[in-house]
Amino acid sequence: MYWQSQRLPVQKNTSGPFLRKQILLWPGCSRLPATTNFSLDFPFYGHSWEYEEGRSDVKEVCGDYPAVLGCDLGHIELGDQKNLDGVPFDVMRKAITDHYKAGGIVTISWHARNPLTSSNAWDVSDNTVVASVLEGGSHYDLFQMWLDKVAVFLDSLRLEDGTLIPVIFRPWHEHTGSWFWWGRKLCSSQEYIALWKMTVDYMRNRGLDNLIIAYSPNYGGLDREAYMERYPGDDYVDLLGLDAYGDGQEFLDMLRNELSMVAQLGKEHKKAIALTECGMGGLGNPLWFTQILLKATEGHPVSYALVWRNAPDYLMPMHIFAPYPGHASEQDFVAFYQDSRTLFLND
Ligand code: BMA
Repeated sequence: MYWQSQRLPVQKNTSGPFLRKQILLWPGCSRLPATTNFSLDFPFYGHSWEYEEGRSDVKEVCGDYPAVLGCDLGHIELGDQKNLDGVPFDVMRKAITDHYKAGGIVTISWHARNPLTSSNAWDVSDNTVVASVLEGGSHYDLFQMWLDKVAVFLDSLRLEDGTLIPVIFRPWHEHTGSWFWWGRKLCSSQEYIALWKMTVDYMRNRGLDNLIIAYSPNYGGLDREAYMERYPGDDYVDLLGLDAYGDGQEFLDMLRNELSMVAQLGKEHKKAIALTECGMGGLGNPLWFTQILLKATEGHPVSYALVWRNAPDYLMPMHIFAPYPGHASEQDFVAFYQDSRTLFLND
């Protein structure tokens, strides 16, 4: 229902509902799914389980699956069989296909390792990494191989008849912060934009016309200028996003302001907008979904909201962003689910 065209049409209903799946509005469809990322990885594991067919913490709380499935390709560049969170890529491929066939939306990020130091994406010890992977750089050839591995996976996301499955591809996220090797203090605007264009061009040159490209600066003190500082251009972006984690009145006020700025930019650039990542780490506020997330998005044409993953507690204690049975936010999440502004997979 959502993917008739590979380019995202402009949102028609600017005050429309928020998707229950991860959340929200789509062109041609008045409501879009809101999901929780667990969505990042929601079908793979939850607070107390891993790899049990059909399970999902969200489903066990509200009776439906998130509409948006988020996956991450970190470690695909190494040729590994599993991603950085232990999800086998063949399991991921099947979940993406099943989710799309069930009418859901898929978004893919890539916490690529640091190609220069061989450490992880969060290694910010060297500010020449981006320069090193650009044309003429010492790690250009290696990085082309990394891009090839991503392209091969994206190209494998197909229906039985060979049709490519549309996915929201969200490279080089949160670049307004400086915690990834592609972050603000780690490269110049020119280098960041060159990295972005090289990545998108690579995928397009491989015939991947199924990608909706999402730009997702991190929230916090962003004005128009800061948001757009490293914007690679309308030809290289389909969706304007924002990643925002937090709780409380101050967070809510600032997020509303920034979403309103992104909504305005979306209108001007004719792009859909989304909360490409969001959540409250640990979910300590049992009313977070109705009092923060719903309120933050109210009145803004947010096409979806993706909350991060519920890691198994025995692996990462309280690394949760969505409720699970027995969690204090259960009741609030059911109210969020029932709210007419949200959509889940079966809506
Ligand atoms: C982070 C955490 C990490 C994880 C990464 C990629 O925010 O959840 O544990 O490896 O995202 O999913």
